[in-house]
Amino acid sequence: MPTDLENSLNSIISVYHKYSLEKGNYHALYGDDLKKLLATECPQYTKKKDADTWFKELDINSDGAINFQEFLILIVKIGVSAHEDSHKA
Ligand SMILES: [Ca+2]
Repeated sequence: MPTDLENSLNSIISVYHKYSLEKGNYHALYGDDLKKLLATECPQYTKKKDADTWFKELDINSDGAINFQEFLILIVKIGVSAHEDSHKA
C-alpha cells in the first residue's frame, strides 16, 4: 500500500501528464497548457502573476516548454505558500 507521500507524488505526476498529454508530448507543457493548469489546479497560489510570467520563470532551459523538472519548481513555490497558509488560523 502506498504511503501518503507516494500518493502525493503520484498525484503531482498525474496532474503534469493531464496537461502535457494535450499536445501528445508526455514531457512538455506549452504556454497554453501551463495557463490552463495554473487556472484550474492552483489559482489561489498563482494568480498574482500571469501565466506568461510563470512560464518564463519556470522554463529554465529556455526551450519553450516546461518539462517535469521545471514543473517541480512550480510545486516547490506553491508548496512553500501552502505550507505558510497551513499555519494561519
Ligand atoms: Ca524548458
